[in-house]
Amino acid sequence: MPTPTSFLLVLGLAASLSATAQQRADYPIQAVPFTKVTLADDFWQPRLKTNTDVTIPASFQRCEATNRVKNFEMAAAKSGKFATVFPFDDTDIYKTLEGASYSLSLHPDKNQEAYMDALIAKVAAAQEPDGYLYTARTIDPAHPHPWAGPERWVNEREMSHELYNSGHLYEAAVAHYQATGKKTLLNIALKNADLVCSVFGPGKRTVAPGHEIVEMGLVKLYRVTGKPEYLSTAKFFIEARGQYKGYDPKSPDPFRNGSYWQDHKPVAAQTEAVGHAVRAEYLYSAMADVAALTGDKQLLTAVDSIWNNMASRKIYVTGGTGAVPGGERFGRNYELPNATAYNETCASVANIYWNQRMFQLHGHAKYADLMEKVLYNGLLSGVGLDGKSFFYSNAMQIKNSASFAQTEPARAGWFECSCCPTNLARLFPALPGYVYGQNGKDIYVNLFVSGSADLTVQKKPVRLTQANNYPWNGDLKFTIDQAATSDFNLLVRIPGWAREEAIPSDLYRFAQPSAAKVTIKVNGKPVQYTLKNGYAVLARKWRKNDVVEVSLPMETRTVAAHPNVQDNVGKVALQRGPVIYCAEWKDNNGKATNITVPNGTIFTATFRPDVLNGITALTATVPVVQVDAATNTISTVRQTLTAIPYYAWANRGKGEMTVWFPQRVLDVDLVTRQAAEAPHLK
Ligand code: FUB
Ligand code: ZN
Repeated sequence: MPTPTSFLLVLGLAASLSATAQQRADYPIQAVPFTKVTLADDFWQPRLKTNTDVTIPASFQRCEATNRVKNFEMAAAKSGKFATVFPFDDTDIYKTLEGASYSLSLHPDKNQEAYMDALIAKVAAAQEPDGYLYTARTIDPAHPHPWAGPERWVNEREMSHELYNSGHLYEAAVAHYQATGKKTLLNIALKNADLVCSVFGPGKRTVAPGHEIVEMGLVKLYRVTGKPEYLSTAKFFIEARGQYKGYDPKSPDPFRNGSYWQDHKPVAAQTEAVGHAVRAEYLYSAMADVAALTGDKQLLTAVDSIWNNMASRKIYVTGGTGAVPGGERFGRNYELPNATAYNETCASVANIYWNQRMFQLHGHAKYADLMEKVLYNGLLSGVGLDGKSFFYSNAMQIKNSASFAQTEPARAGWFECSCCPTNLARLFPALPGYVYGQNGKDIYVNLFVSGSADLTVQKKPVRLTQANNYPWNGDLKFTIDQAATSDFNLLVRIPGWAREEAIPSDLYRFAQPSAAKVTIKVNGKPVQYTLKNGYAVLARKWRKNDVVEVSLPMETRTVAAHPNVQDNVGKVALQRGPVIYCAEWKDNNGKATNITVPNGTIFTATFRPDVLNGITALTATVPVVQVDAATNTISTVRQTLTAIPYYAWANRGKGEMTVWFPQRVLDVDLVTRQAAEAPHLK
């Protein structure tokens, strides 16, 4: 497989690099690429295998069955009628190609590769001679999709998604090139990017892209080719925000004041996470990229402030973001209602990208803490155990049929707007690339995933192996395997949850303190360590087969929300390690929203290999409200509460679910019952 450097030479671009690009600034911490990390993990490996064996083939098959592929065929033939609903439906093919590429590098599969080659040929055939690629117009330019506008780019600021399609194309192309060494998709992407850079820029056309991601995609192309225009155009798009004069900045309507598109102010002046959550988090990821690559301090300050706002005011305890269904957007500060929580799965994908970049900028464990929270909870709930059913929105609470209309009670195989399934298809196989980071002699361990990483430290190969049973068990074992003695610093993240920090802000806190401590041993002997930015720093001359054991206290904890989160006043959530729990109807006599968890409740954690593909379940005896309609009485009885990991809910049929539990009975809701559930009242 060619390295990016050899590819530069292949393209003959090296000579055109400016001195600045050659000595370019970058993230101080580099991710250890997914190609250098091999997983052997009981939790993630089966999930990645399901993604490879089920999710990706199902996505390709659904792209075929729903005419997404046909759109490309018709664009190549310049005849027919756009055969799907949204102008961004092309991206489901790009995202699946991206996931399949990552997956190929882990599990070579000749048949899959041949199918991808044929699909890429269809994409190439649909590209116009100057590089434009957008089937919603090319099929019949005289009658483009209504969102596309009569001419290229004229509706880009709002809904055409022309640059969004390009961004996903670029991301897929880079993954495909890195995984296979082939340039077929990359060449399509570069031709399109050259067109984009020739159309947009200072003195040319200006737009704040209507749905961000082209900025991240351009940065990836810049990394692969070194071509400065890709980076400068990404920066140009970011800086184009807040320049449009047609909004009413005072309007409370986010669609009229520009905040839905993060276009209400120049990004350097933005301090809050606002608007459509997926758009926003792709923008914030790109801001981090461009800040790292250009050293732009204003961008850095802005993205830091926005991250602080998100982490301290606008994220659910599961890591879900984008609370408000109307506009799929961030709400006001502390607006985190349970009954209507939206939490689009794509927003969780985007939040992982964003936190990874923030970690690479700052080397602080709080970003990896959030990444872990999203990964094991609000993101993972997006896919069913079958690998082919998905949540678009991720509910926090399902209460009888009344709320079924507001939040999704069950996963579906595909959606008319099917952004989430294909976003998951590309995120999971890239997971090995999120486990480690490196800055010279500093090796960061962010995720506790068994397997090995092949690193190069001071020009010497180092293999680091993790063996653990995470997230169920907090005992972590790392083995250092290398030929010669080598001094480097192993920085093991000590998760916030093991340091009395439910989240790196005051948005959530553990309701009761714990005295349990983290311990670390090297070759069986306890060691003292310094904690720096949330990492235990283990600095020494390592020898072959040195073993580091880190023991994280895996206790069941109750979590309380900031009192400004109105919906959670007097309630607690349950957390064990990184995993947030919920109660589901199936384990709790058909209901979940009648359960209380008083102070002092004692939980038992039991690994259940037979349940939901193997989970640690929590049980406790708690007061549960019971209604006897026949005698018109209400009582509180003691019952066993069984809680399961939130990610695993809705795999056994539809019914009640809750993440937050009242500690005491303060009210009994008699008004939201549905007649269908109270037949005696009919
Ligand atoms: O607009 C493209 C995608 O469709 C967005 O990212 C999702 O939120 C959905 O609206
Ligand atoms: Zn989505």
